Amino acid sequence: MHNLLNTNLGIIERIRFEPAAENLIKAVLTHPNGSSLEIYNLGAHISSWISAEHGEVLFLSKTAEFRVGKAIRGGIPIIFPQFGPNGPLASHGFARSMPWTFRESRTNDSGDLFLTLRLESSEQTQATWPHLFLFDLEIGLSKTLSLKMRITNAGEADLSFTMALHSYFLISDISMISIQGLSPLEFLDNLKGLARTEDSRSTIEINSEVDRIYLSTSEKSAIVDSGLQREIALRKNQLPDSVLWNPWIEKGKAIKDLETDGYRKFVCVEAGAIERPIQLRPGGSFTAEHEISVSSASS
Ligand code: TA6
Repeated sequence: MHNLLNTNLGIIERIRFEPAAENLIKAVLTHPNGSSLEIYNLGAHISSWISAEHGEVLFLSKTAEFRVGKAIRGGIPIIFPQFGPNGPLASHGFARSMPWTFRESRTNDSGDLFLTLRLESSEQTQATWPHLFLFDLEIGLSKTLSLKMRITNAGEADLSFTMALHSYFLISDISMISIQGLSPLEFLDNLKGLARTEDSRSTIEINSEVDRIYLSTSEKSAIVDSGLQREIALRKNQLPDSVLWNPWIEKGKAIKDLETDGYRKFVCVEAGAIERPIQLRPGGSFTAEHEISVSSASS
């Protein structure tokens, strides 16, 4: 299968497809600027983004599992059509644990690379979510990493869903980072039954379990890592909410596919549409974008 993909979508020295564990397929994108991306067909999951100047940007658990039916622990899981456990589906929905189809590849004069994947409703998805839909995701590698999404209601009935990009960012240590751009906005605290809460601090340091859904946040937020002397800047549109999550020690130990002390090495800052589900009439589409960039940051 990967040979056919290399014939149809491969770009010499830029985009190639490799067989991966459990009959999965991994796309490897290599930009002329020296940066690279790895994307699995499972969940359209970006498992690695290596910036030429700043190294690996995403956390991937050393004990992550790679098989259909299980989300890869780390990278950027695509959460759809249900964020969290409250609803008719398994927590965080099915998109992140199903195989997507590689559809298109392209490059531009700057050597930037783009790969599009699609998840389409099927008997399997309709068994738990009786709707017809198309989810197209274009992943772009330039100086930044971009994700452009289009979700289309392909059925005759209205469609309603919540979603998020559940990004795990690699950090030097949880004690060495601060989060900017979320506080002091209102959030739903998942540690207090989703109670509406505020945190008066303008930037957030993490020294215990945190699981917050910030509501109607601005387009921009950032993770400043004084250990790695870098800043990961996040920009989003049409994704009004931001989730901040770190499981800390006890919850971290309880996550079977999270490596020992893995909680120290990542923070999740997730762009999503959670508080207000997206509603689509028949034939309607929802588009959203998320862009991630990395730069040097003096401590
Ligand atoms: O996005 C935060 C969260 O909803 C947490 O409550 C925690 O459950 C996390 O997602 C991980 O969920 P997962 O199903 O990937 O183990």
